[in-house]
Amino acid sequence: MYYLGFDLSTQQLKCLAIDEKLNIVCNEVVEFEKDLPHYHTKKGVYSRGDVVDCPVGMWLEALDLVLKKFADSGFDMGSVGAMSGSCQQHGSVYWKNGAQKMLEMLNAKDGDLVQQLCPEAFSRETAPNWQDHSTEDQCKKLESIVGGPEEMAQITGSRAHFRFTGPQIMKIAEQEPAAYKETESISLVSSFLTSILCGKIVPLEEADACGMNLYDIPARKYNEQLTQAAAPKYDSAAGLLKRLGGQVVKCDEPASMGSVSSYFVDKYGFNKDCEIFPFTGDNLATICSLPLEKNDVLVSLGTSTTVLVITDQYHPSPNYHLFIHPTIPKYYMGMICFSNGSLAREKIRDAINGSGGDSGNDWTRFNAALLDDSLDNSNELGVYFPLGEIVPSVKAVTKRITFDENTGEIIEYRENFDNPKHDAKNIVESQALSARIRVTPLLNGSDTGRKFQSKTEPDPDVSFDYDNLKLSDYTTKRPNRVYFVGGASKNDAIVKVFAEVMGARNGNYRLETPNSCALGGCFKALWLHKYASGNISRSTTFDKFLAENFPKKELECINIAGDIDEKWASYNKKIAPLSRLEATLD
Ligand code: XUL
Repeated sequence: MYYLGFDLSTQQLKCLAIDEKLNIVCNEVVEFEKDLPHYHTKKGVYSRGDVVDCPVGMWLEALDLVLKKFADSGFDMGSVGAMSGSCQQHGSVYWKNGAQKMLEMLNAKDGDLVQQLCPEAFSRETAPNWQDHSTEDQCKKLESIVGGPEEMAQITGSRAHFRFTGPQIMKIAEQEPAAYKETESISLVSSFLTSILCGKIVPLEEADACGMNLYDIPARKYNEQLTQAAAPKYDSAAGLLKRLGGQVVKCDEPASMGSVSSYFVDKYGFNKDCEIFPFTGDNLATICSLPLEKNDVLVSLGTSTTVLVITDQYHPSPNYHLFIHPTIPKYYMGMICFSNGSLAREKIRDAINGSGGDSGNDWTRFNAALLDDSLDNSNELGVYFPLGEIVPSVKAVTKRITFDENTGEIIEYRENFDNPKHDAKNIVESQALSARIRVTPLLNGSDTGRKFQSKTEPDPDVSFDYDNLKLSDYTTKRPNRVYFVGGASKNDAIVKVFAEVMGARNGNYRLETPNSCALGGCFKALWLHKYASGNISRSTTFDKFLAENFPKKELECINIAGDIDEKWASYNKKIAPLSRLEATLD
């Protein structure tokens, strides 16, 4: 039997199939700009100033196209046992009155999905995209209703964000009352795709619903104050809730959303019993693509740096996001997005390589500086933010200091260090230290590391963002394992320093992840199919199942030479100075 996983991202729709042994057996993709040029999207979206959205019809065409590619490849569609997947987060699809009926009536003989559903099934032709920036007013109103950003984060796991679905729905209800009034249901992109495959409108999936600023995570239901505020005057909280399908599909009550619609059975040869399990958001599916445990951290070293952490600590902050874990009960996924990543490192690399040379994109000198033990930067720190930073929330700035290693006090602000090689060490260290500091409140305590904290040593409070914790929190809590993904994870020197600063207790791993979101969907489909049908025991939870069955060859264990405990502890003395340095930023 096979299991399909979809990934509907901004620029493409991918579909993967795995077998029972979790091996990928088929892989097809539809690229929106290239394969569906008649929608005239740029990188999958329409941008008009602050407004960024995606044509829903394009997604429907992409679904037919990707399944056609699958069938044409000779893949045995009849042997697919279940499907699941992931989609770009926060986007919302507006189904028009009568859409449910139209979905039920879908018929392979009546043409493709787009012909049967567009435009009649939708009250808006487009769905807001996560890059949209047009909801500042709505965000302010929603935060003021609950008391501010900290209160909003406490309730919904995140402060109000432009891209989040609650502010987006609120804006549409305010600015397009006619469209809102004729809307029968509102889906997230994930529940939209689930609905199309099932041939009926299904409710939202709980983990992805945490990206709305409407869902009360501690209470595990929509927040009344927020739904009331997001609903237009001419409607009510109950009216909005009804459009959202009532309550969400809870992550700890795994259930099939139904079997595949007869449209797909007749058109592509699926078995009519093929089950559809709830799709989730793409970041949430990423953590389902790996055998991750509590306190594991995934660091994505791309243009920006994204850190995902598996936690049982509900410690929200306006600076990051918490979502309910899509597959492990009582767990959350923390997501911390730093805007400055590889771009900032590249600037330092270029300064080291010098102008006019032929070194171009060569990292040799940067890496040599990074690994040069004779280059002493033990009393130096720098923040390198060529772009405004999200965490901490500050404007673009570069600042260098030296500090007193005994007191942690700043000694002097420096225009430059002795030479740009120091910047190579300092930028990677400070990026990694910032990640380490921000994951700390989400990690469980442990005694590891206490040996580096003598009893007589002072334990001052240190402030970062909205947190005021004891220094000993930062010098005792450590991740279990750290997984590195993304472009710069191929750079051994950068990964080595990141790993030393983060200080994972049980190893560092690197992996290629071109398929992670779709793969997470495949794994979820496989596990849920067996779990829901009783083919595996109730005690075989998703994490246990993946830990036992994950193809280990996919993971490269990174060996860090030397004593990682000691290396990790050597960065403790940079924590208080970094807090002081960040306090000087606007
Ligand atoms: C997450 C976010 C993006 C999209 C990308 O909050 O906005 O990562 O999910 O598809």
